[in-house]
Amino acid sequence: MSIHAKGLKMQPQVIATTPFEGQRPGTSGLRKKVGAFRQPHYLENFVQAIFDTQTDVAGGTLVVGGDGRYYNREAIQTILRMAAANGVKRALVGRGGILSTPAASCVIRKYRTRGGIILSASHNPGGPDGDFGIKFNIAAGGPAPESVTDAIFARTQTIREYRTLDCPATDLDTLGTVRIGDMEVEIIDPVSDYAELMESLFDFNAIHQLFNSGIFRMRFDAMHAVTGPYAKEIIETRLGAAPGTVLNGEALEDFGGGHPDPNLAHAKELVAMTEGPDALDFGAASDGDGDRNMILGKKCFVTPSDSLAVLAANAHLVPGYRAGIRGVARSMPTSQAADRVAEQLGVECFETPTGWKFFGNLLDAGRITLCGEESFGTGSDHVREKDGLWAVLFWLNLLAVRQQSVAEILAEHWRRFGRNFYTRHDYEEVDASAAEGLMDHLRILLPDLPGRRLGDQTVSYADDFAYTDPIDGSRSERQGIRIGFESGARIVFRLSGTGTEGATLRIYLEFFEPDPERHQRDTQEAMQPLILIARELGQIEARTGRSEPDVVT
Ligand code: VG1
Ligand code: CO
Repeated sequence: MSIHAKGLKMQPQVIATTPFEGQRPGTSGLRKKVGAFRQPHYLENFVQAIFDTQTDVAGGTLVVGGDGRYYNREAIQTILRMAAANGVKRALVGRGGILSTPAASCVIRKYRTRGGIILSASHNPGGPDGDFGIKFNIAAGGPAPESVTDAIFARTQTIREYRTLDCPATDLDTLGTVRIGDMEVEIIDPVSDYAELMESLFDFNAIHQLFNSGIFRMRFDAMHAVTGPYAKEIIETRLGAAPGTVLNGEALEDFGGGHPDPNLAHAKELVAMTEGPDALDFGAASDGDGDRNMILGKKCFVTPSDSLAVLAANAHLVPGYRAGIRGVARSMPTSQAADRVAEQLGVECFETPTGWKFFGNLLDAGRITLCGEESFGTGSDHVREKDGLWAVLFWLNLLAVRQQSVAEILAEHWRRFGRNFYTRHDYEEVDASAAEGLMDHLRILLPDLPGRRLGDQTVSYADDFAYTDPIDGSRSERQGIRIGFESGARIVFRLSGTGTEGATLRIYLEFFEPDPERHQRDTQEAMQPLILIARELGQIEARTGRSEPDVVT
């Protein structure tokens, strides 16, 4: 029975509060330790700042869901009470409080809602001592642009009160509609809308046949995170892969104590299964909130930058993209492999700052169809978030159509376009002022670098990347230091905007190799000269006390 029917007419309560420091959203929403979010009024202040600045959300429908990490359920109860008190008419909530980030984007768009609140700290660890996060997505389905996050942040600095209802917790586990005050809450199946969208884009019959061929073995590692239920439904149930194809498919509040980041360092088990005499033909993984992907073939790792380029070059083989692609975009630190494909296809290619929010306008304007980031993110105009399972299905569709292995597809791609060798080195939890000092030091060097010889390379340009959005003209500055060489090689230095402890320094390295004879070289070995240039130029060891990176991908 609904609360309303019980006759408990609830009056909104206005609670006095004071601002918290540091509620500025980073690369993808506000991310902090769970302990920070649990402080009285902390989450409430941020949520009220959303309602105060995004005034059209009241009176409409709001999507709410998260990656199921620790504190997800509590946060959803808080948000639902506040949404009702702030005049939201209807909330769509994934059962159990679950919605992967791409599924949330799908639901926001499909039901023409006013936006959504997504609870996730993505690839960051969870649990009582782990991380939590919250972000607002706009009606187009994508992460709020900087103008919106700036407004929300400004509001958090002046906030004095928030509105909520005093009412019992909503049952999140039963499908159907209930009421909180004047707001309808509809608990929806978190998987079905998304699964239907995937079926509309990919050739499920062809993938099913590949699974049934008896010569193809794969595993998908859900890393005990949100994609478990999605992958089981799509890969095992709808596509008929053998039960057990999805590994770690049980979504856990602390991701089983792991780091739900699908890369060579954190998905070691899966990587090992694609090596050795009994190697799988295909391995894939996704992150905490389901928007990242890692693609592995037999004894073969596809860098996310290459993945974007391969998908772009082969998109016409997949039903959803049969008509071809309109353009591609990649984040600045992503390798230039996709640029070469765009050039051959004769379509536009854009270079944006890091973070999916910068792709939104290009997608909305129909200027691009595919986009991607080096950080294991790939996506298209089907939603407005990067999409882990989508990328996996795209690859499976290609394997089914081309009847080749991942390694063969990659080798052929490199023969046709040349290879952009690529690696990223992360130095994590570095002292924040040391990291800032390192970036400042590089900024000072920039004007003198062009023309200078570093190792066996000559600098052709050096700048702090700034971006003017081609659609709305908005400007984003200080987006990472780029050093380009005459050979086409690049080094990029950036500080992470998603970490919650100290600073994380990311160094992105790339060089172009046209010669197929040299395409099979070991990446780290091939990149050694550039790595040395980067370390020396950034005075990494002297400034951070680290002689080696923590994570190499
Ligand atoms: C990282 C990645 C970036 C990605 C962001 C969110 O940001 O580098 O490419 O968009 O995470 O991804 P940063 O600022 O730490 O480098 V997710 O899957 O955490 O929402
Ligand atoms: Co993510």
